[in-house]
Amino acid sequence: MLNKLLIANRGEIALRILRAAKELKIPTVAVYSEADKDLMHVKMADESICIGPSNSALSYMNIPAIISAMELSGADGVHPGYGFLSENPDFAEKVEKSGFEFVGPKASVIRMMGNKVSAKKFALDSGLPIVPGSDGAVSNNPHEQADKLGYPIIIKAASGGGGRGMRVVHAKEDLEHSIELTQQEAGAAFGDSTVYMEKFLLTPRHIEVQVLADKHNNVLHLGDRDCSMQRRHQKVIEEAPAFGIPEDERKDIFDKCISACKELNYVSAGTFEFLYEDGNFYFIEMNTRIQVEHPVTESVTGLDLVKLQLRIARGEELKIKQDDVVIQGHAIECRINAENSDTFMPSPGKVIDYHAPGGIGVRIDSHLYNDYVVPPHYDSLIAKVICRANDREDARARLERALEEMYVSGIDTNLDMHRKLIKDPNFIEGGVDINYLENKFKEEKHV
Ligand code: MV4
Repeated sequence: MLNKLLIANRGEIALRILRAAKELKIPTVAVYSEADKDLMHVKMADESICIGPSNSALSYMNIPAIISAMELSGADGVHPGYGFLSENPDFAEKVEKSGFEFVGPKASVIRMMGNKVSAKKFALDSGLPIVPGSDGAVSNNPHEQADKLGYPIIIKAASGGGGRGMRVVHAKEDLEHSIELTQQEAGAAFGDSTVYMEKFLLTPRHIEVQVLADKHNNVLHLGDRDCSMQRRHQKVIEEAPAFGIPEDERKDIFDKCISACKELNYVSAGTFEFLYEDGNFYFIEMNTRIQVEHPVTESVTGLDLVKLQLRIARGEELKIKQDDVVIQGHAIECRINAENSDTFMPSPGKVIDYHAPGGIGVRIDSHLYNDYVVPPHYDSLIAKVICRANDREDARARLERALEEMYVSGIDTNLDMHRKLIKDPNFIEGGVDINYLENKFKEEKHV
């Protein structure tokens, strides 16, 4: 299995997957849209196939086109990366039924985690702490549930996730109307109007736990990450390990994540997402894909997560045990986007000069090169700058230095924003909550 790997993605993650496959001597097939023929991994892959127009619904999300590309090229496995089809259970199922290997967990697991009501029910049953809430869809008598929880509450779409299909309710008189609105939006957006409710946490941090499991019942946790620095559900800076959380609390949640994986028969890399407030973890979602921020975990564990995903997909048993996983030092990642620094709107176009920083402890995951044209059709992430050092402050200082060194001309980027943020006293102190960045931007606008 995995004699030839199709990479069903683009940009930096497609290149990341290609590099891992090359190290394992697995031949690669790149698929690309009409807007993406000049992508670095398309040139580097053993074979490349155009699967459709720039519109990702007709190319990167086009299940029949990707299955056809697998058949045409003789690929027997597919790595979906993140976004696009990575958490689409119908795609994973189609891949399984075609006799190919999907690099990820079983389609049934993806489907279960895709429904946030069933994911939460699973989490509860397997002993993970969850946010107090409706334990299932909202009932016909939502006031009883909401009054018991106490306001504010949050209404979430069962088929939502990642911040889509949510509404906060601050007062009893808004409850029924808010439920109806969220149901309508969810029905239109996801074809499923089921909603549930939770107590709304006001100032949580976003902490996630990385897990890795093979097909032989071996499950490891690879520690935690803090992804609280975000704007409109787009993460901006991530770090590993999560800062300032007591060891006993961390060990407890890691153990619970491992038990949950065993119960699920989970396979491949996965992430348990939690809100963390006042010393308590609350499960919110599980991501069944490799995540954008996986390099910070790689930097502090020394493990190659994508390579391990491929080995696991091939059926190999993990060679390392939990005791072999040692978190060493601290790593921080900045997401560099091609975007307007005032409006945050995407800023596609031709890169004139690109200079990547280097030196000790610096990792750049990027598909950029001089004269590359960033297309307007996709996510604006152009580079991830990851720095590791022996402690958090040294990693931060190294990142400050690396960001100074980095140079991109021809397109607008958020590099200057990162150069400021990395020196922010509250970031330096560590442990900001999920509201921090948006509040900071709001304050800056008013002065
Ligand atoms: C919450 C919450 C507060 N209380 N649930 C947003 C994305 C989705 N994964 C869940 N989200 C939230 N759920 C309760 N009960 C606040 C958020 C939230 C958030 C969570 C993680 C990272 C960034 C966020 C930004 C805004 C809101």
